[in-house]
Amino acid sequence: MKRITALFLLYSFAMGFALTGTAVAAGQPLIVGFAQTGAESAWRTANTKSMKDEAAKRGITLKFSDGQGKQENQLSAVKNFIAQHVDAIVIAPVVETGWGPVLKEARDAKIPVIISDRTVKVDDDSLYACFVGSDFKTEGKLVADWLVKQTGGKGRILELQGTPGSAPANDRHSAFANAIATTGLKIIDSQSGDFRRDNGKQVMEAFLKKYKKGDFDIVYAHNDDMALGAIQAIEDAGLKPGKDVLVVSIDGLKEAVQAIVDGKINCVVECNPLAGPVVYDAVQKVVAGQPVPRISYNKDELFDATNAKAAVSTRQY
Ligand code: GZL
Repeated sequence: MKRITALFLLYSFAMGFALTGTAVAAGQPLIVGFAQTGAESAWRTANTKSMKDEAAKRGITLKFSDGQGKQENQLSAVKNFIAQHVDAIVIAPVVETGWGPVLKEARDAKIPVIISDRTVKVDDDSLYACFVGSDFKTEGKLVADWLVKQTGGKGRILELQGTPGSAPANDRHSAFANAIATTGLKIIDSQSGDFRRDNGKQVMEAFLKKYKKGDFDIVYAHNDDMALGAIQAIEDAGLKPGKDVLVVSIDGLKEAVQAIVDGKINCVVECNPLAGPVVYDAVQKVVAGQPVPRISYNKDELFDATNAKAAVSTRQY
């Protein structure tokens, strides 16, 4: 009898291995290590909640690490996940570069890596299985195209950039700049607010010391948190955001869409943070050895005075 039981156990383990392509024992919950960027914005809070809630819903054991905005924290978290022999690793990389060595360690350990939210720059595609997130270049271009239409292609822009070296900051700047290059829209100054609301307010306060009303026409913020901070500074300076100065932004927070309804923000392009379902779909396929698209982009909408009122009640973050 013992011999049959042993054989059965061996068989079910082998089947489990065969089905998932890795050593995920049959019937055992998937163990996923998630190296999150940090907690810098309302977008990030919604992203973390989505990743945790969806893991719980799917019975996935999630090992979560908050990188606190520092790549070294994320790198050590990934090394820990490798040492713990997790079944898969998800990274939301704070910056684009510096990921090659740790991704090589994961590959050598035969642990698949899914890049979520922000992209990485590596010279070897085999270092990660796929990217799941938003197309920041499209976001930057959509904002620019809206401004061209709204202003007839004329205006002086103050830019509040995201985290230096991050894919969203790099791409939202470059695509925006390219899209206005042949127009009369000009970026006259640019500072990083690190995607943080308090920094967005401080950067705008500094701009308002350097430029008076009539010296600039538009504020382009790489995310809603910085735009909402900037609005406070603009109002504190006695100006009307959305009227004396156009404010355009990216993310699609409920608070920002409401600010459009209130006439304080003029345009917001969505960047959906509710990534849990699409990320774990990719993880489960990769672990099972099934093919996944190299890049999966979310569908992102644009909100302005024409559609914000109808949309605000449905915003989920
Ligand atoms: C974009 C994400 C950015 C958001 C910010 O996918 O990485 O980081 O736009 C967040 O709000 O802080």
